[in-house]
Amino acid sequence: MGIEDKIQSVKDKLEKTPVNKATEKERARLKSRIAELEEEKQKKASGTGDTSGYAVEKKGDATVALVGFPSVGKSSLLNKLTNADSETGEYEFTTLDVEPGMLKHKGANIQILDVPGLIGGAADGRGGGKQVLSVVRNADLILFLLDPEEMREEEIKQEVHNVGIRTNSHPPNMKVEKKGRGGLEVTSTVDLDIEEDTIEALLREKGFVNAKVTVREKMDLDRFIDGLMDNRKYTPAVTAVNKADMIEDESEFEDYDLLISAESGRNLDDLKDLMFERLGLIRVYMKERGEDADKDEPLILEEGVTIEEALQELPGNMLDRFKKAKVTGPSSKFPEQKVGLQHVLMDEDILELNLRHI
Ligand SMILES: Nc1nc2c(ncn2[C@@H]2O[C@H](COP(=O)(O)OP(=O)(O)OP(=O)(O)O)[C@@H](O)[C@H]2O)c(=O)[nH]1
Ligand SMILES: [Mg+2]
Repeated sequence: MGIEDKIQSVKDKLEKTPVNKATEKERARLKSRIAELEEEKQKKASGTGDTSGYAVEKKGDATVALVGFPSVGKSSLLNKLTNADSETGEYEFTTLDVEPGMLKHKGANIQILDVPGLIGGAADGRGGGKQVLSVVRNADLILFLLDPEEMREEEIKQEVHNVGIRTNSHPPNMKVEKKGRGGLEVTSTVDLDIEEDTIEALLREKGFVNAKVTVREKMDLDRFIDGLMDNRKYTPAVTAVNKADMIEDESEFEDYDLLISAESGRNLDDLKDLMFERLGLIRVYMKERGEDADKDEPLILEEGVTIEEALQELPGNMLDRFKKAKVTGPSSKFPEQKVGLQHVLMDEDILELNLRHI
């Protein structure tokens, strides 16, 4: 039996198993089995798959993967947002290779990769989807693009989910520590919906004999299994509906992040802002003593960085030369606040460094 058939047969079993307390353990076992088979399948596919033409070098401050079925307007959008000149067409599969483009927004260089139209079963390696999805796995943000006439939202998101990518969520707050002895010990700081029995069964299924598990967040079975798997990737995402110019009743699309039009340019500025925000990028303007801040070429950093981390990224041994810093902006209590290396920077801060000369 091929791996695909194996997965299907476990899925069939899972479907036939009713959902109640008595069957929870069995359902957990089946779900974990599916997760393992999916992982095995991916490993096999990536070992043998031809990845030529898809090895795209990451460039710029961040990378966005444009994901959508054929003809949703990915190439049109890429051309509009970046310097790229990708072929567009009314027929499907116009684009066959990954096409990169660079978007400059708020001083950041954001690489956008238009990946060829995904088709059903892309995660299984059909239609070159396998390689496409490995590009997607490496992206810092996924931009899902949907066609209002044929949304297929669930389907495209399932493809991405199947390769172990979890969008707009963070890794489950749990810890599994292997022990030398003592069996399985499960501690939880919250009320769990999952029975302790089930957790223990899952751990044994994954090969843990002696381990201490601490769960610090209320989570369901699927998320708990994610926490036990090694290959999960947590990526922010934006979901945009394109071809807004063809939509008659816009109220039907209120649940999506944005309605855009690659053709007319509608809401593309909002789209750029939203990508910048979800990527967690911030701008920091450097300032020399007695001069104005340089607002044209901000330092592009990640949300939550300290001055120390920012200096590590800069050339010229700045960290060794650091004496003190003054910050004016969202992160400061008042203008020109003197701060130390552990100060956390925020978007649009103005930073003046006082460095030792060496
Ligand atoms: N009305 C309208 N049509 C659009 C818009 N954006 C793209 N299109 C049209 O949709 C068709 C497909 O666009 P492409 O950009 O080639 O789509 P794609 O997603 O790159 O398609 P593949 O490369 O085949 O995966 C073309 O005929 C475009 O002109 C839009 O905002 N409004
Ligand atoms: Mg295209």
